[in-house]
Amino acid sequence: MANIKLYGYATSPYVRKTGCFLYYKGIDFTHVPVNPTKPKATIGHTNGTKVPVLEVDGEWRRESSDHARWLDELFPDKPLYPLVHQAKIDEIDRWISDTYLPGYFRRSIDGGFNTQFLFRAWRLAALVSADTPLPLPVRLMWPLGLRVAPFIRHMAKNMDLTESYEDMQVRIFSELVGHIGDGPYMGGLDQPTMLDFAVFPQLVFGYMFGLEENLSAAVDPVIKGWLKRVSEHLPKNPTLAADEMQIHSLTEALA
Ligand SMILES: N[C@@H](CCC(=O)N[C@@H](CS)C(=O)NCC(=O)O)C(=O)O
Repeated sequence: MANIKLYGYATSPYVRKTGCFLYYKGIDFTHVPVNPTKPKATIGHTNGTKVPVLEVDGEWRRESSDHARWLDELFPDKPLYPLVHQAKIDEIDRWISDTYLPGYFRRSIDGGFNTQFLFRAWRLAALVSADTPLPLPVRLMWPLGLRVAPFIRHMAKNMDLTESYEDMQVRIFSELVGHIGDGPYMGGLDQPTMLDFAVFPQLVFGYMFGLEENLSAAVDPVIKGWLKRVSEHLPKNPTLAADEMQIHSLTEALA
C-alpha cells in the first residue's frame, strides 16, 4: 500500500481540490496540515512554500491540476483526466485555473477593508489555527496578511481589476452555469472528472465552515442539481477543514 501525504492548509482552494481528487478515488492518505507562517516545519523538503504538495512514497509534486494526471498514472481506476475527453477537460481546466479559482482571492486584493472582510479573514485564521495553532496576534493580523501575501499580489497581476468585484462574481457564476450546462457533470461529461472536484469544494466550503450563512450557489437550480450529484462521490466533509469547526450541514442545504 502506497504511503500518501497531502501537505497544505484547508483554507487553500488548491489544497481542497487535490483533497477531493484523493477522496473521489478512494485513496487512503494523510493530510499533513501546514502552518502558513512556518511552512518549513512540514514542507521544508520542497524548498518552497507553495501548497498543495502531494507526496507518494517519498516522491513529491506541486500543482493541483498535475496531481490529477499523476494520480491517474498511479491509480487508473476512476480517472480524473479521462484521455477521451482531454480537449474538453483542458479547456475548462484553464478557465478554472486562470479565472475561477483566482476569483476567490479578489476580495483580498481590492475588496473593501470592512467588517465583512475582517470577519471572513478572522474565520479563515480560526480554521487554520484549528489544525496548526496560531498565536492570537497572528490571527488578529490575518486580514492584513491576506492583503499583502506575495502570492495573492502576484495573482492580481493577471486579473482585470477594472471589472468590479460584483460584475466579476456575476460573470464567473454564469460561466460556471454554462460549463455545467445540461450535465450531468462539468463539460457535459457523463462521469465526474478533475473539473468537478476542482470547483465543488470551493462552492461548499464557505457555507459549511461559517463564512456564509446560506449556500448561495444552490439558489441556481443547475448548480444545486450538480452539487447534489457531485456530493454523492465524496465524503460528508470533503474540505480537509477540521470536522469540529463545521457549522452547517451540506446534506440539509441540498435536501
Ligand atoms: N497553481 C497552483 C497554485 C497553488 C497556490 O497558489 N497555493 C497558495 C495557497 S492558496 C500558496 O501555497 N501560496 C503560498 C506561496 O505560493 O508561497 C496549484 O494549482 O497548485
